[in-house]
Amino acid sequence: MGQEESTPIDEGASPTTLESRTLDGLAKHITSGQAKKIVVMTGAGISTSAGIPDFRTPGTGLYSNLARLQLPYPEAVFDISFFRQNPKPFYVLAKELYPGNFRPTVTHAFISLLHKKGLLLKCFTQNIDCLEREAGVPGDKLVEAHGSFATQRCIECKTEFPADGMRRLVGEMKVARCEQPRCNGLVKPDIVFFGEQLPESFFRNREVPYQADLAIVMGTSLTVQPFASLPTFVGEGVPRLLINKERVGGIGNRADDVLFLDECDKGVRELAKACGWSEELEEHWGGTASKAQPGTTKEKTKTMDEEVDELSREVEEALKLNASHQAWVNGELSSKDSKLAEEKQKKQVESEVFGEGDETKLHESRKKDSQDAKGENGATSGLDHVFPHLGKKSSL
Ligand code: CNA
Repeated sequence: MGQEESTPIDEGASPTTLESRTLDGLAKHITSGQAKKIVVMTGAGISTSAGIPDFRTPGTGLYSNLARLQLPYPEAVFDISFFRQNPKPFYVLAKELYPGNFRPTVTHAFISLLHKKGLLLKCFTQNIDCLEREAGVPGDKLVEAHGSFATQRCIECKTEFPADGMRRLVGEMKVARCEQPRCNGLVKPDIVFFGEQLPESFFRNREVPYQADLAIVMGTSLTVQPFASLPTFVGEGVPRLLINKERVGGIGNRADDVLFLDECDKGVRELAKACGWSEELEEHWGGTASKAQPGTTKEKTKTMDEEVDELSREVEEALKLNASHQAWVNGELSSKDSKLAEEKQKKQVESEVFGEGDETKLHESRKKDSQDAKGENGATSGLDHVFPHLGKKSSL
Protein backbone atom coordinates (compact mmCIF):
# COMPACT_ATOMS: atom_id res chain seq x y z
CA MET A 1 0.00 0.00 0.00
CA GLY A 2 1.04 3.61 -0.28
CA GLN A 3 4.08 4.85 1.56
CA GLU A 4 4.65 8.33 2.92
CA GLU A 5 6.70 10.37 0.49
CA SER A 6 9.73 10.76 2.69
CA THR A 7 12.56 10.95 0.19
CA PRO A 8 14.30 14.30 0.03
CA ILE A 9 13.05 16.73 -2.56
CA ASP A 10 15.27 16.64 -5.60
CA GLU A 11 13.69 18.72 -8.29
CA GLY A 12 16.84 18.53 -10.34
CA ALA A 13 17.01 14.72 -10.53
CA SER A 14 17.14 13.37 -14.06
CA PRO A 15 14.00 11.55 -15.10
CA THR A 16 14.08 7.82 -15.69
CA THR A 17 10.99 7.55 -17.89
CA LEU A 18 10.36 11.03 -19.28
CA GLU A 19 12.66 12.87 -21.65
CA SER A 20 12.29 15.94 -19.48
CA ARG A 21 10.37 16.90 -16.35
CA THR A 22 8.24 19.37 -18.23
CA LEU A 23 4.81 19.48 -19.84
CA ASP A 24 6.55 18.91 -23.17
CA GLY A 25 8.22 15.82 -21.76
CA LEU A 26 4.84 14.57 -20.54
CA ALA A 27 3.20 15.37 -23.86
CA LYS A 28 5.77 13.20 -25.62
CA HIS A 29 5.08 10.42 -23.12
CA ILE A 30 1.38 10.65 -23.98
CA THR A 31 1.50 11.15 -27.73
CA SER A 32 4.14 8.43 -28.22
CA GLY A 33 1.62 5.96 -26.79
CA GLN A 34 3.45 5.26 -23.53
CA ALA A 35 0.56 6.65 -21.48
CA LYS A 36 -2.62 4.72 -22.16
CA LYS A 37 -3.79 4.22 -18.60
CA ILE A 38 -3.98 7.67 -17.08
CA VAL A 39 -5.27 8.06 -13.53
CA VAL A 40 -6.55 11.51 -12.58
CA MET A 41 -6.99 12.64 -8.95
CA THR A 42 -8.85 15.85 -8.28
CA GLY A 43 -10.16 18.18 -5.61
CA ALA A 44 -11.94 21.46 -5.05
CA GLY A 45 -9.34 23.48 -7.00
CA ILE A 46 -10.58 22.17 -10.35
CA SER A 47 -14.00 23.68 -9.70
CA THR A 48 -13.07 27.11 -8.37
CA SER A 49 -13.08 28.64 -11.83
CA ALA A 50 -16.65 27.36 -12.21
CA GLY A 51 -17.55 29.61 -9.27
CA ILE A 52 -17.60 26.97 -6.53
CA PRO A 53 -15.43 28.17 -3.69
CA ASP A 54 -12.42 26.24 -2.52
CA PHE A 55 -13.45 25.62 1.07
CA ARG A 56 -9.87 25.88 2.32
CA THR A 57 -9.20 29.44 1.24
CA PRO A 58 -9.91 31.71 4.20
CA GLY A 59 -12.57 34.35 3.95
CA THR A 60 -14.21 33.28 0.73
CA GLY A 61 -17.44 31.65 -0.09
CA LEU A 62 -19.89 29.43 1.61
CA TYR A 63 -18.03 28.49 4.73
CA SER A 64 -17.41 31.96 5.94
CA ASN A 65 -21.14 32.33 5.81
CA LEU A 66 -21.70 29.18 7.79
CA ALA A 67 -20.39 31.11 10.77
CA ARG A 68 -23.61 33.13 10.51
CA LEU A 69 -25.88 30.12 10.71
CA GLN A 70 -25.67 29.75 14.46
CA LEU A 71 -24.33 26.27 14.05
CA PRO A 72 -22.66 24.86 17.17
CA TYR A 73 -19.55 24.49 15.01
CA PRO A 74 -19.25 24.86 11.23
CA GLU A 75 -18.61 21.18 10.51
CA ALA A 76 -22.04 20.42 11.94
CA VAL A 77 -23.45 21.02 8.49
CA PHE A 78 -21.76 17.74 7.46
CA ASP A 79 -22.40 15.93 10.71
CA ILE A 80 -24.93 13.13 10.55
CA SER A 81 -25.93 13.56 14.21
CA PHE A 82 -26.58 17.23 13.71
CA PHE A 83 -28.39 16.56 10.42
CA ARG A 84 -30.85 14.35 12.30
CA GLN A 85 -31.67 17.26 14.59
CA ASN A 86 -31.62 20.03 12.04
CA PRO A 87 -31.23 19.20 8.34
CA LYS A 88 -31.95 22.74 7.15
CA PRO A 89 -28.42 24.14 7.12
CA PHE A 90 -27.30 21.29 4.89
CA TYR A 91 -30.22 21.93 2.55
CA VAL A 92 -29.15 25.57 2.27
CA LEU A 93 -25.69 24.44 1.25
CA ALA A 94 -27.13 21.81 -1.07
CA LYS A 95 -29.19 24.40 -2.90
CA GLU A 96 -26.04 26.38 -3.61
CA LEU A 97 -23.94 23.42 -4.73
CA TYR A 98 -26.62 21.44 -6.52
CA PRO A 99 -25.65 20.07 -9.94
CA GLY A 100 -26.90 22.29 -12.74
CA ASN A 101 -25.93 25.50 -10.96
CA PHE A 102 -22.43 25.41 -12.40
CA ARG A 103 -20.80 24.65 -15.70
CA PRO A 104 -17.80 22.28 -15.92
CA THR A 105 -14.45 24.01 -16.30
CA VAL A 106 -11.95 23.42 -19.06
CA THR A 107 -10.15 21.15 -16.58
CA HIS A 108 -13.23 18.92 -16.30
CA ALA A 109 -13.41 18.95 -20.10
CA PHE A 110 -9.75 17.87 -20.27
CA ILE A 111 -10.49 14.82 -18.10
CA SER A 112 -13.44 14.00 -20.32
CA LEU A 113 -11.23 14.43 -23.40
CA LEU A 114 -8.78 11.88 -21.98
CA HIS A 115 -11.71 9.49 -21.71
CA LYS A 116 -12.83 10.27 -25.26
CA LYS A 117 -9.33 9.42 -26.46
CA GLY A 118 -9.44 6.10 -24.59
CA LEU A 119 -6.61 7.18 -22.27
CA LEU A 120 -8.47 7.53 -18.97
CA LEU A 121 -8.16 4.56 -16.65
CA LYS A 122 -9.93 6.20 -13.72
CA CYS A 123 -10.72 9.62 -12.31
CA PHE A 124 -10.76 9.82 -8.51
CA THR A 125 -12.46 12.97 -7.30
CA GLN A 126 -13.07 14.39 -3.85
CA ASN A 127 -15.59 16.81 -5.26
CA ILE A 128 -19.29 16.50 -4.67
CA ASP A 129 -20.36 18.85 -7.46
CA CYS A 130 -20.77 16.18 -10.21
CA LEU A 131 -18.94 18.38 -12.75
CA GLU A 132 -16.84 15.48 -14.04
CA ARG A 133 -20.06 13.69 -14.94
CA GLU A 134 -21.49 16.81 -16.50
CA ALA A 135 -18.36 17.18 -18.60
CA GLY A 136 -18.97 13.69 -19.99
CA VAL A 137 -16.86 11.37 -17.83
CA PRO A 138 -18.97 8.20 -17.50
CA GLY A 139 -19.85 6.80 -14.09
CA ASP A 140 -17.71 3.68 -14.52
CA LYS A 141 -14.59 5.84 -14.98
CA LEU A 142 -15.33 7.89 -11.89
CA VAL A 143 -14.69 7.27 -8.24
CA GLU A 144 -16.50 9.96 -6.28
CA ALA A 145 -14.59 9.33 -3.10
CA HIS A 146 -16.61 11.66 -0.91
CA GLY A 147 -19.90 10.85 -2.58
CA SER A 148 -21.94 13.23 -4.68
CA PHE A 149 -25.33 14.76 -5.30
CA ALA A 150 -25.94 12.21 -8.04
CA THR A 151 -28.13 10.00 -5.83
CA GLN A 152 -29.90 10.36 -2.51
CA ARG A 153 -31.55 8.12 0.05
CA CYS A 154 -33.31 7.92 3.38
CA ILE A 155 -30.81 7.98 6.24
CA GLU A 156 -32.95 5.46 8.15
CA CYS A 157 -34.18 2.75 5.77
CA LYS A 158 -31.70 3.64 2.96
CA THR A 159 -34.39 3.63 0.29
CA GLU A 160 -33.41 5.75 -2.71
CA PHE A 161 -35.37 8.93 -3.23
CA PRO A 162 -36.40 10.08 -6.73
CA ALA A 163 -33.98 12.56 -8.32
CA ASP A 164 -36.72 14.86 -9.66
CA GLY A 165 -38.37 15.19 -6.30
CA MET A 166 -35.04 15.87 -4.64
CA ARG A 167 -34.12 18.57 -7.13
CA ARG A 168 -37.46 20.30 -6.61
CA LEU A 169 -37.30 20.13 -2.81
CA VAL A 170 -33.68 21.30 -2.66
CA GLY A 171 -34.61 24.20 -4.96
CA GLU A 172 -37.35 25.17 -2.52
CA MET A 173 -35.04 24.44 0.43
CA LYS A 174 -37.59 21.98 1.77
CA VAL A 175 -36.34 18.90 3.56
CA ALA A 176 -37.05 15.64 1.71
CA ARG A 177 -38.66 12.81 3.67
CA CYS A 178 -38.66 9.12 2.85
CA GLU A 179 -41.71 7.99 0.90
CA GLN A 180 -41.73 4.47 2.31
CA PRO A 181 -44.84 3.73 4.33
CA ARG A 182 -44.29 4.38 8.06
CA CYS A 183 -40.68 5.51 7.56
CA ASN A 184 -40.71 9.27 7.01
CA GLY A 185 -36.93 9.35 7.59
CA LEU A 186 -34.81 12.29 6.49
CA VAL A 187 -33.38 12.10 2.99
CA LYS A 188 -29.93 13.34 2.09
CA PRO A 189 -27.72 13.15 -1.00
CA ASP A 190 -25.12 10.38 -0.93
CA ILE A 191 -22.40 12.75 0.22
CA VAL A 192 -20.07 11.35 2.85
CA PHE A 193 -20.79 12.95 6.21
CA PHE A 194 -18.90 12.65 9.48
CA GLY A 195 -19.62 9.20 10.76
CA GLU A 196 -20.24 7.64 7.38
CA GLN A 197 -18.11 5.26 5.39
CA LEU A 198 -16.55 6.23 2.09
CA PRO A 199 -18.36 4.67 -0.85
CA GLU A 200 -17.54 1.04 -1.50
CA SER A 201 -16.28 2.05 -4.97
CA PHE A 202 -13.37 3.90 -3.36
CA PHE A 203 -12.08 0.76 -1.65
CA ARG A 204 -12.77 -1.40 -4.68
CA ASN A 205 -10.65 0.92 -6.84
CA ARG A 206 -8.10 2.04 -4.30
CA GLU A 207 -5.28 0.09 -5.89
CA VAL A 208 -6.04 1.18 -9.46
CA PRO A 209 -3.24 3.81 -9.31
CA TYR A 210 -0.76 0.89 -9.28
CA GLN A 211 -1.80 0.16 -12.86
CA ALA A 212 -1.38 3.74 -14.09
CA ASP A 213 1.26 4.72 -16.64
CA LEU A 214 0.67 8.39 -15.84
CA ALA A 215 -0.98 10.11 -12.87
CA ILE A 216 -2.35 13.64 -12.99
CA VAL A 217 -3.16 15.28 -9.64
CA MET A 218 -5.05 18.56 -9.85
CA GLY A 219 -6.63 21.12 -7.54
CA THR A 220 -6.28 19.33 -4.24
CA SER A 221 -4.39 20.06 -1.05
CA LEU A 222 -4.03 16.28 -0.53
CA THR A 223 -4.84 16.67 3.12
CA VAL A 224 -7.80 14.32 3.50
CA GLN A 225 -7.12 10.65 4.07
CA PRO A 226 -7.52 8.08 2.74
CA PHE A 227 -7.72 9.95 -0.59
CA ALA A 228 -4.44 11.78 0.05
CA SER A 229 -2.41 8.59 -0.16
CA LEU A 230 -3.60 7.66 -3.66
CA PRO A 231 -0.67 9.36 -5.49
CA THR A 232 1.77 7.32 -3.40
CA PHE A 233 0.28 4.14 -4.88
CA VAL A 234 1.51 5.10 -8.35
CA GLY A 235 4.46 2.89 -9.31
CA GLU A 236 8.06 4.13 -9.15
CA GLY A 237 9.21 5.36 -12.54
CA VAL A 238 5.64 6.26 -13.53
CA PRO A 239 5.33 10.00 -14.21
CA ARG A 240 3.13 12.04 -11.90
CA LEU A 241 2.00 15.54 -12.82
CA LEU A 242 0.80 17.99 -10.17
CA ILE A 243 -1.21 20.96 -11.41
CA ASN A 244 -2.01 23.04 -8.35
CA LYS A 245 -1.46 26.51 -6.97
CA GLU A 246 0.80 25.07 -4.30
CA ARG A 247 3.03 22.08 -3.94
CA VAL A 248 1.31 19.28 -2.04
CA GLY A 249 1.58 15.66 -0.98
CA GLY A 250 5.27 15.22 -1.63
CA ILE A 251 4.79 15.31 -5.39
CA GLY A 252 8.02 16.50 -6.91
CA ASN A 253 10.15 14.12 -4.86
CA ARG A 254 10.35 11.43 -7.50
CA ALA A 255 12.56 11.63 -10.58
CA ASP A 256 9.60 11.53 -12.99
CA ASP A 257 7.38 14.00 -11.13
CA VAL A 258 6.45 17.18 -12.96
CA LEU A 259 5.19 20.28 -11.17
CA PHE A 260 3.00 22.97 -12.69
CA LEU A 261 2.25 25.31 -9.81
CA ASP A 262 -0.44 27.50 -11.29
CA GLU A 263 -4.13 27.50 -12.24
CA CYS A 264 -5.58 24.12 -13.24
CA ASP A 265 -7.21 25.51 -16.37
CA LYS A 266 -3.92 27.02 -17.48
CA GLY A 267 -2.08 23.77 -16.81
CA VAL A 268 -4.44 21.56 -18.81
CA ARG A 269 -4.47 24.07 -21.68
CA GLU A 270 -0.69 24.05 -21.82
CA LEU A 271 -0.54 20.27 -21.68
CA ALA A 272 -3.22 20.00 -24.37
CA LYS A 273 -1.25 22.45 -26.50
CA ALA A 274 1.92 20.41 -26.11
CA CYS A 275 -0.06 17.32 -27.17
CA GLY A 276 -1.54 19.16 -30.17
CA TRP A 277 -5.06 18.95 -28.71
CA SER A 278 -5.85 22.64 -28.13
CA GLU A 279 -8.68 22.97 -30.63
CA GLU A 280 -10.18 19.67 -29.62
CA LEU A 281 -10.11 20.65 -25.97
CA GLU A 282 -11.79 24.02 -26.52
CA GLU A 283 -14.40 22.41 -28.73
CA HIS A 284 -15.04 19.72 -26.15
CA TRP A 285 -15.36 22.32 -23.42
CA GLY A 286 -17.63 24.39 -25.68
CA GLY A 287 -20.00 21.42 -25.74
CA THR A 288 -20.53 21.73 -22.00
CA ALA A 289 -21.92 25.27 -22.37
CA SER A 290 -25.12 24.19 -24.06
CA LYS A 291 -25.98 21.86 -21.18
CA ALA A 292 -25.26 24.42 -18.49
CA GLN A 293 -28.00 26.48 -16.89
CA PRO A 294 -27.96 30.16 -17.83
CA GLY A 295 -25.74 32.15 -15.51
CA THR A 296 -23.07 29.50 -15.01
CA THR A 297 -19.31 29.83 -15.42
CA LYS A 298 -18.47 31.98 -18.43
CA GLU A 299 -21.97 33.37 -18.63
CA LYS A 300 -22.02 33.95 -14.91
CA THR A 301 -23.14 37.49 -14.28
CA LYS A 302 -22.84 37.60 -10.50
CA THR A 303 -19.55 38.06 -8.73
CA MET A 304 -18.58 35.71 -5.95
CA ASP A 305 -19.33 38.43 -3.41
CA GLU A 306 -22.83 38.86 -4.79
CA GLU A 307 -23.36 35.10 -4.70
CA VAL A 308 -22.21 35.05 -1.11
CA ASP A 309 -24.40 38.00 -0.15
CA GLU A 310 -27.37 36.34 -1.74
CA LEU A 311 -26.67 33.07 -0.02
CA SER A 312 -26.32 34.83 3.30
CA ARG A 313 -29.71 36.45 2.83
CA GLU A 314 -31.22 33.08 1.95
CA VAL A 315 -29.52 31.55 4.93
CA GLU A 316 -30.84 34.19 7.28
CA GLU A 317 -34.36 33.73 5.97
CA ALA A 318 -34.26 29.98 5.78
CA LEU A 319 -32.68 29.07 9.06
CA LYS A 320 -35.10 29.38 11.87
CA LEU A 321 -33.64 27.11 14.45
CA ASN A 322 -36.30 25.26 16.35
CA ALA A 323 -36.61 25.64 20.07
CA SER A 324 -35.01 22.36 21.07
CA HIS A 325 -32.08 22.86 18.76
CA GLN A 326 -31.63 26.40 19.99
CA ALA A 327 -31.51 25.08 23.54
CA TRP A 328 -28.78 22.67 22.52
CA VAL A 329 -26.80 25.44 20.89
CA ASN A 330 -27.24 27.68 23.92
CA GLY A 331 -26.05 24.86 26.13
CA GLU A 332 -22.90 24.63 24.11
CA LEU A 333 -22.32 28.35 24.14
CA SER A 334 -22.89 28.75 27.85
CA SER A 335 -20.02 26.43 28.60
CA LYS A 336 -17.25 28.13 30.61
CA ASP A 337 -14.84 27.61 27.83
CA SER A 338 -16.62 27.39 24.53
CA LYS A 339 -13.52 26.16 22.79
CA LEU A 340 -13.24 23.23 25.17
CA ALA A 341 -16.91 22.53 24.74
CA GLU A 342 -16.52 22.54 21.00
CA GLU A 343 -13.64 20.12 21.22
CA LYS A 344 -15.60 17.88 23.56
CA GLN A 345 -18.54 17.86 21.19
CA LYS A 346 -16.32 16.91 18.28
CA LYS A 347 -14.60 14.16 20.21
CA GLN A 348 -17.93 12.82 21.39
CA VAL A 349 -19.27 12.73 17.86
CA GLU A 350 -16.10 11.02 16.69
CA SER A 351 -16.15 8.37 19.35
CA GLU A 352 -19.85 7.74 18.80
CA VAL A 353 -19.64 7.39 15.09
CA PHE A 354 -16.13 6.34 14.20
CA GLY A 355 -15.08 3.92 16.91
CA GLU A 356 -11.40 3.13 17.00
CA GLY A 357 -9.04 1.77 14.43
CA ASP A 358 -11.44 1.78 11.51
CA GLU A 359 -9.44 3.41 8.79
CA THR A 360 -12.25 3.02 6.31
CA LYS A 361 -14.03 6.09 7.63
CA LEU A 362 -13.33 9.42 6.10
CA HIS A 363 -12.92 11.52 9.18
CA GLU A 364 -11.47 8.95 11.51
CA SER A 365 -8.63 10.93 13.03
CA ARG A 366 -7.67 14.50 13.56
CA LYS A 367 -3.93 14.70 13.32
CA LYS A 368 -2.84 18.27 13.12
CA ASP A 369 -1.25 19.12 9.82
CA SER A 370 2.05 20.22 11.24
CA GLN A 371 4.16 19.36 8.26
CA ASP A 372 5.58 21.81 5.83
CA ALA A 373 3.27 22.10 2.85
CA LYS A 374 6.29 22.17 0.61
CA GLY A 375 7.61 18.83 1.61
CA GLU A 376 6.19 15.63 2.93
CA ASN A 377 2.70 14.39 2.61
CA GLY A 378 1.11 16.39 5.42
CA ALA A 379 -2.24 14.73 5.14
CA THR A 380 -4.78 14.95 7.93
CA SER A 381 -8.26 13.67 8.28
CA GLY A 382 -11.47 15.37 9.28
CA LEU A 383 -12.87 18.57 7.93
CA ASP A 384 -10.03 20.74 9.17
CA HIS A 385 -9.22 21.26 5.55
CA VAL A 386 -12.62 22.71 5.02
CA PHE A 387 -12.79 25.11 7.91
CA PRO A 388 -9.26 26.13 8.87
CA HIS A 389 -10.08 29.82 8.83
CA LEU A 390 -12.67 29.35 11.53
CA GLY A 391 -9.98 28.67 14.05
CA LYS A 392 -10.50 24.96 14.47
CA LYS A 393 -7.05 23.78 13.50
CA SER A 394 -5.37 25.51 16.37
CA SER A 395 -7.40 23.48 18.81
CA LEU A 396 -6.23 20.18 17.45
P1 CNA B 1 -8.95 21.94 -0.50
O1 CNA B 1 -8.37 21.36 0.72
O2 CNA B 1 -9.87 23.09 -0.40
O3 CNA B 1 -7.69 22.27 -1.46
C1 CNA B 1 -7.82 22.86 -2.71
C2 CNA B 1 -6.45 22.95 -3.35
O4 CNA B 1 -6.61 23.45 -4.66
C3 CNA B 1 -5.50 23.88 -2.64
O5 CNA B 1 -4.21 23.31 -2.60
C4 CNA B 1 -5.52 25.15 -3.50
O6 CNA B 1 -4.31 25.84 -3.47
C5 CNA B 1 -5.76 24.56 -4.85
N1 CNA B 1 -6.47 25.43 -5.79
C6 CNA B 1 -7.57 26.16 -5.55
N2 CNA B 1 -7.99 26.76 -6.69
C7 CNA B 1 -7.12 26.37 -7.66
C8 CNA B 1 -7.02 26.64 -9.04
N3 CNA B 1 -7.91 27.41 -9.68
N4 CNA B 1 -5.98 26.11 -9.73
C9 CNA B 1 -5.07 25.33 -9.10
N5 CNA B 1 -5.12 25.04 -7.79
C10 CNA B 1 -6.15 25.54 -7.08
O7 CNA B 1 -9.78 20.86 -1.32
P2 CNA B 1 -9.55 19.32 -1.45
O8 CNA B 1 -10.39 18.90 -2.58
O9 CNA B 1 -8.13 18.96 -1.44
O10 CNA B 1 -10.18 18.81 -0.09
C11 CNA B 1 -11.11 17.84 -0.09
C12 CNA B 1 -12.47 18.31 0.44
C13 CNA B 1 -12.94 19.60 -0.12
C14 CNA B 1 -13.48 17.30 0.05
O11 CNA B 1 -14.10 16.81 1.19
C15 CNA B 1 -14.47 18.00 -0.86
O12 CNA B 1 -15.75 17.48 -0.73
C16 CNA B 1 -14.42 19.41 -0.42
N6 CNA B 1 -14.86 20.41 -1.42
C17 CNA B 1 -15.50 20.07 -2.56
C18 CNA B 1 -15.91 21.07 -3.44
C19 CNA B 1 -16.59 20.70 -4.72
O13 CNA B 1 -17.25 19.67 -4.80
N7 CNA B 1 -16.42 21.51 -5.76
C20 CNA B 1 -15.68 22.39 -3.17
C21 CNA B 1 -15.02 22.71 -1.97
C22 CNA B 1 -14.62 21.70 -1.11
